Amino acid sequence: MNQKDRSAFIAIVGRPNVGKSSILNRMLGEKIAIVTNKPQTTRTRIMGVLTQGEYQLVFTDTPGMHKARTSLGKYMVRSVTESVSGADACLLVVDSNDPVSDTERELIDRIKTLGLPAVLAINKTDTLKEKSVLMKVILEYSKLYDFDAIVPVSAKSGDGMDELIDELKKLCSEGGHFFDEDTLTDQPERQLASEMLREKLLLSLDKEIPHGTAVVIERMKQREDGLLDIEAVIYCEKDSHKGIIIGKGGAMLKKVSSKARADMEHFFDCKVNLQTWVKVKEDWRNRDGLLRNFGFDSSDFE
Ligand SMILES: Nc1nc2c(ncn2[C@@H]2O[C@H](COP(=O)(O)OP(=O)(O)OP(=O)(O)O)[C@@H](O)[C@H]2O)c(=O)[nH]1
Ligand SMILES: [Mg+2]
Repeated sequence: MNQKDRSAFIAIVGRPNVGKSSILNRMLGEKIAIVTNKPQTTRTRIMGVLTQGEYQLVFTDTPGMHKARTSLGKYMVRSVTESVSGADACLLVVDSNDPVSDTERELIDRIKTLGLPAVLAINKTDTLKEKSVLMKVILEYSKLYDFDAIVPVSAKSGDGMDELIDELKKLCSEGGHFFDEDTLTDQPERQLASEMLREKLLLSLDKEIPHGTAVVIERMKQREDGLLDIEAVIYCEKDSHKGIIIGKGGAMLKKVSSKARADMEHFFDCKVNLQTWVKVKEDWRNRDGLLRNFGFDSSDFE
């Protein structure tokens, strides 16, 4: 290891749905975090590593900061605060269309208290009708904190992303890299697969149902001829939800599974045989034992 190599641990924080995971995927050039138009898509910390020459940026994507109502929600919020405390710097992501909210103020207070360097990414600039709005947002945020940089970006078009990466590299310090240069994420393959299926559920289902689903991969094994068998169980909270997830004659489950299978085949670069089942576990979002079984492995749920 070269001690002169530089690195930084960077927590990506912000309100739900502002595009944190989209920005991470864009920076990495690979989709490692699922993205949907529903708030609270990301449920747990996800590490993503970007190595470019002497620089290594170790990101943690976090769940959107929100007022938690369930044990799962509290776990999600705690994973944000823990990520921030463990980081060298923060990347605060905001939506260029939105005024500063209490959530951003709260996050900035935390960053201030810890004395962390921070970069602000003002995302979704592709959706701005009036460019003058951007100046207003920049001004508002620069009054709240002495950000190391404020970068308008669009995760959708890629605008501003190189500049953002350059600004983040400035936060790196010497001491060597922490991961091999080909490391992309710390997520095990089973988690990646379960997230791919959960993304399709979130995208296809409405109202409260998607937030009440969890996916567990029960089996994942590659055959000698390369075919990857994946068995997944989708947990939901009510019998009525189970009916909706399965759909008429199994149509919904078939649609969701085949979309997830396509993503899995792309990511794992092999043919996938995906089998899915739907089971009911009432109120699992408030049952700590179940949360642990579903992979939310915090030692301390409230
Ligand atoms: N137009 C536009 N849409 C974007 C951009 N970045 C993200 N989105 C969309 O915004 C929605 C939310 O994106 P995510 O990346 O899931 O947001 P997030 O902040 O990770 O959300 P949570 O995980 O729920 O906290 C998705 O529909 C994205 O496609 C952007 O630059 N422009
Ligand atoms: Mg996310």
